[in-house]
Amino acid sequence: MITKNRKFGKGIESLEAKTMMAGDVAVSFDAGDLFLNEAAGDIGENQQVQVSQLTDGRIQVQGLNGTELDYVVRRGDALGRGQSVEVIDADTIIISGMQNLNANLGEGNDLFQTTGEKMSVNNVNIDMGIGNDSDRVNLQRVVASGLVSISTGGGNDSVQVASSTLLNDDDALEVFTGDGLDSVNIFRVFCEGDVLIDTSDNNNLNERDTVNVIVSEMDDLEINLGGGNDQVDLAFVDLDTAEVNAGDGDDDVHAAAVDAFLFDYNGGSGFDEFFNYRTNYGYNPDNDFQIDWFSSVEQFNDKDDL
Ligand SMILES: [Ca+2]
Ligand SMILES: [Ca+2]
Ligand SMILES: [Ca+2]
Repeated sequence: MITKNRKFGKGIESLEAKTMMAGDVAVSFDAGDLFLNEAAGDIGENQQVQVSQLTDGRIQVQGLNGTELDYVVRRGDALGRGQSVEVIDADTIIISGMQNLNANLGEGNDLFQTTGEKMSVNNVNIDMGIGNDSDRVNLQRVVASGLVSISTGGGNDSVQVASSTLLNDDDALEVFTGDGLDSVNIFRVFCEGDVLIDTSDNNNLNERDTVNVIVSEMDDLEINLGGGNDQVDLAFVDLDTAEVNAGDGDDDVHAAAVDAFLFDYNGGSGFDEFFNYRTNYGYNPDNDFQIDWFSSVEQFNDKDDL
């Protein structure tokens, strides 16, 4: 009887594992560069991985929901002074001395996230594959001195960057979400430099991308939405220049308490609605405000009315 139950239990377990198709991740570390790639036997599968900084400053890499980690020493990989790798168990590896974080999770519905203590890093490169898959990126509590670059490719993807400080005074953050219905959320991100959000790859006008930038600071913000009936919400954003290229389709823009020296909106074709609540008003009355009226934009409560 007991044996039977055991067999039954094992069968369920393996069925669940098979249904999820969790792919494993190959972890490599070379001279401060952490690489997270699809494991050789799991190309195109669903990898879920999390990177967090521990209280002692070391970096913990964890496979989530069935993803296991393989530590791979490649030809030429070297550990420098203060750099080490410790394999804890099948889904946990702890490293010291990380400088750059590189994740390339390929095809399949993948998840990459950061959590834990504020993580000090130079460059962050997150590539979730180009195919028609559904990827999620959730970066939190990152302090980056270099460029943070996120690319999610085709399919319906979501990207969130929150509670982070980006110190590079040139290009601080770039997000490319490819085609599909994508959402990008920037929340409490403070940048010394510029931010580019590009959801402009679209197969058809039904692809409604959403971009939110809330309670954040940066130099220049460029948002390219491409075709589709897209939506942008900006609230409590302090910046030099905001450039929103909404492309074709019926787009909706809400700008609330956005303080920019120049706010430039290019609506493309289609019937767009631009709702302006106290944007460029109050703090800097000389700030410029440009709306491309050739694209059937309706502007409510604009600067001249205030
Ligand atoms: Ca993917
Ligand atoms: Ca994958
Ligand atoms: Ca996409």
